[in-house]
Amino acid sequence: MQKLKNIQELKEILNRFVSSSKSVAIMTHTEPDGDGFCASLALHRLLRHQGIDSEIIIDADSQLERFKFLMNGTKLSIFESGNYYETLIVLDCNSYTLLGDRSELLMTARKRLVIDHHIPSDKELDSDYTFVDISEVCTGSIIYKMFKSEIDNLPPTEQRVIANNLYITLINDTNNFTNSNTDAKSLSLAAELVAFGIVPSELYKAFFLNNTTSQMKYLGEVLAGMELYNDGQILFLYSSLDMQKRNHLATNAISIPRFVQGIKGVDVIAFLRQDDKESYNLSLRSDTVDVNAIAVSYGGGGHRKASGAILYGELDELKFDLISKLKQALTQSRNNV
Ligand SMILES: [Mn+2]
Repeated sequence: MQKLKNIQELKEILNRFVSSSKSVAIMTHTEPDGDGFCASLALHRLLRHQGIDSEIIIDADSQLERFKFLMNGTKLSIFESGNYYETLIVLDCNSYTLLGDRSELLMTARKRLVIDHHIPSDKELDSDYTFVDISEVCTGSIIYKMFKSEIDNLPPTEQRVIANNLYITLINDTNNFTNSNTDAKSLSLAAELVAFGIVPSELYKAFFLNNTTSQMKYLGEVLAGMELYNDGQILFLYSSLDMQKRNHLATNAISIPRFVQGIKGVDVIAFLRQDDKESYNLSLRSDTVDVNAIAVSYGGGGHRKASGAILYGELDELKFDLISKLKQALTQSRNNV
C-alpha cells in the first residue's frame, strides 16, 4: 500500500484509476453519515461530468431517507456478494469493521483507493493507494480541493447540486460549525460553497431539524434514561431495541449524542445503542478525553473527540467495563494538565 502525500498525487492516481477502468465503485462506511455519503454523491457526480460512470455501493439495510433531498436522481447499487468492480474508491472510512460485508469488494478490485480523515488504526484497509489527512475537517473538503477547478467550470445549477452535497459534509462533521474543528479553514470552505448560490439555513433545516415526531419521542425516551457517573462528568445514554421498536424506528434513524453536547459539567458522552441481542453500537464524544483511544480498545476508532465502536456481549458487563475505562481516562487527562 502506498500512502499519497498531497492532493495533487491523489488526483493523479484517481484520474489514472477511473480513466482506465471498465467499472468504478464508490463506497463509504456502514450507517452512512452526512460526510461519507454526501462526499460519495459529490464524487459520483463530478466523475460523471468527466464522462466516467460510477456506482455508489450501499448495504441493503442502509437508512438513507434523510439524504433523499440531496440525491437528485442518483441511483444507488445495493451490495451483493460476488459483485466485481475494477476500481474501488472508499471514502471517509479506513477500517474493515466499518465497511462490513462490502469489504469483500476490496479483495477482487484491481485498483483500490482509500480517501479518509480519521486517525488510522493498526488495521487499515488493504488498498493500493491511501490518502489520509486527519487535519481535513471532512472528506467532502478533500473532494472539493481535488475538483475545485472542475466545479468552477460547471453550469450554475450543477455547481449548486455539488455545493449542496459538499456543504452537508461540512456541517455534518462540524455539527453545523459548533465542533472544535470549526476554524478559519472550515469557514472559508463554507463561504466558497455558499458563493455557488446554496442556502445554508435551508440545508441546516433539511438536514438537522427535519426529525419526525416518532424520532423526537424516541429521543425523549433515551434522554429520560440519562445516567451520570464520576460526579456528573460522564453522561451515559442507552437505547434498547424495544425503544426503537416502540417508536417504529430503524437503528440509526436519529443521531442522539448531538442533543446532549455541551451540557454543563459533562466531560464525556457515551451513547450505547442496542442493535441486536448481544451487539451494541457505541458513540463517544469528549473535548477533554481522547475517546479515539477508548474506541480503539474495542476495535473501533474515529477522531480524538468523536469516535465509535461495536461492542459484543452482555449489557451490564459492557457498561461496567466502559464506565471504568472512561473514569480512568478522565483521571489520566486530569493528571496531564
Ligand atoms: Mn467524516
